[in-house]
Order: sequence, then C-alpha cells, then structure tokens
Amino acid sequence: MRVAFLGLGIMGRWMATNLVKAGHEVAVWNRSPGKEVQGARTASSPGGAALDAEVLWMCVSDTKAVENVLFGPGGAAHVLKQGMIIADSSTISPSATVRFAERVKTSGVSYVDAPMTGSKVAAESGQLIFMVGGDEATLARLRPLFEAMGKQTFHMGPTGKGQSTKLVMNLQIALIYEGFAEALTLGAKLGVDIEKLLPLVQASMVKSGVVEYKAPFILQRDFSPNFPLRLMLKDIRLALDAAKESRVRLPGLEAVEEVYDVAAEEGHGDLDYAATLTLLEKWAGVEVKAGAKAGA
Ligand code: NA7
Repeated sequence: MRVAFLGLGIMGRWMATNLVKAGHEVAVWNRSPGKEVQGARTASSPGGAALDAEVLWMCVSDTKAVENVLFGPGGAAHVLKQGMIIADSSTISPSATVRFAERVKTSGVSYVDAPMTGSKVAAESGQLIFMVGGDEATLARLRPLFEAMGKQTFHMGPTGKGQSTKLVMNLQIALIYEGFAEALTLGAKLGVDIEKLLPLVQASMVKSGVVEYKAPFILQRDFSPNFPLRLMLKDIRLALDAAKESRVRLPGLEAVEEVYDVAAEEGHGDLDYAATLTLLEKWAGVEVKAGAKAGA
C-alpha cells in the first residue's frame, strides 16, 4: 500500500521502518528535519507526504500535534482524497478524535484511531498491540499494515473508542507502576532485599507484566526512555480530563499525577516514567539497589 507516515519519534521511526520492510511504499515526514527511514521517501511537509497516499498514519506527541499535522499550514487535510484512510497511533483526546474524524468525513475520508500498547522494544520488533476505533470495512483494509507493525489488533468500537481504551489501559499501568515503586522504596528503607523480593512478587498474586518489564531496568538503574515520563503524564491528564467530563472520581490517579508533575518539574520528563522511582527515593532518602541495607 502507499502509506504516508507522520512522526518519527521513539515509536514512529520503528513503525515506519517495519512498513517499509513489509514491502509498502512509504513516505515519511517529521517536524524536526534530519529524521529519516531507510527505503522511505522523505517529504518536507505532512501534505507532501500525503500526496498520492492511500493511507495516512500518524504517530505524534499529543492532540495539538495531531491537529497541527492535519489542519495546520502544510497539513495533510489540504490534500485529502475520497477513499483515503487516516489512522492515528498517537495517544490523544477521544473527543478531539471524534471531531477530527467529522472534519475529514466531508472529503470522503475514513478515520481510525489506533493507539497501541508495547513500548520501544515492541515497536522495533513489530510486536505492538493496537486498540482500534473505526468501522469494520476500514479495519479490514488496514489489516496488512497492522500486521506489519504489530502482533494483535483489538477492535474496540467506533472512532474514538481506541483512544478511550488507551486511556483506561495507561491509567492502570501508571497506578501499577506507582504501587511497585512505592513498595520498592519502603522495602529499601526496611532493608528488604530487592533480588529476593522480585521472584516472590512474580510468584504471588501481585505478579504483573509491568513489574516483569521494568524490574531489569531498575536493577541496572537504566532510566533511558522506552516510554517518556512526559508522555505518561500527558496520558494521566487525558484520563483525568475524561473522568471529569464523565463525572468520575479517580483519587488514586490524581495522587499519581502529583508525583509525575513534580518529577517533570525536576527535569525527569524525557526519562522513562520508571524514573518516578527516583523521586520517591529522594523523598525517602534511600536508593533501591540489589543488596542494599536498611536505611542505606
Ligand atoms: P516521541 O519520541 O516524543 O515523538 C513524538 C513525535 O511527535 C516526534 O516525531 C515529534 O517531532 C512529533 N511532534 C511533537 N509535537 C509536534 C507538533 N506540534 N507538530 C508535529 N509533530 C510533533 O514520542 P513517541 O514516539 O514515544 O510516542 C508518540 C505517540 O505514541 C505519543 O502520543 C505516545 O503517547 C504514543 P520532533 O522530532 O520532536 O520534531
């Protein structure tokens, strides 16, 4: 298929690479110049990438960025053609997604929201899991592209439901990781050996994929970004906005937002969200490490 791919960040770069590897004809665009994908044409604007494309795929930071690449100067909306499909893997506001879909519908364009779970490693190995909002027929046309970038696709309902689902997924990841990080921090203070604790956690009902994925990075003190803290904070805020609109109280997530706020203020925004642990450690005056003594 002829695909325009907008946004070559941590995730987008690998997703576009996997589309090329699967034999699709890909044109890429990124806001800052210098980011390219081997085997893809590099365009100088979103509209330039979208010319002649059957599918326009986006993976940019936030709601504003999606609005910008679609409807801003040089935006893709200026070159839309009847029958084209727009797919968005950015995590953005569900209600804005529905508005964007309405705006492009008048040009005969279908809009699918396709946020994903799985971080950099899954993007690189083509093992992403997509949660999709849109109609069946459009999803069927996109099947070869989903298969090139991911291992599973869940159809969650009409346009917007992919984004709503993503918010409730990341809400859980943020809360589970916060629980784990708080447990490690108190554990370090009490002298619990993390290397003994981890197998116990995974043998018990506390077991989680979040712990399994993050623990090796924590043990190596590697907080380089797989999923940057600033983006998790964006998703926490999106979930809290959606909760407010729907009159739902989320006291746990509100507390976690505060931790992320402070961590971002302290300059950890570009690190992995696992780095919120370092803030808890600072508050407690401990460091979580293998073989640490109580109070060390
Ligand atoms: P990154 O690595 O932070 O990449 C973000 C991308 O979005 C990157 O290409 C940015 O371009 C682009 N961006 C950011 N703001 C804009 C605006 N205003 N206009 C156009 N393009 C923009 O994020 P990830 O790849 O980890 O994640 C991407 C999405 O997937 C995000 O919603 C996650 O929550 C899930 P730059 O290179 O900075 O010029």
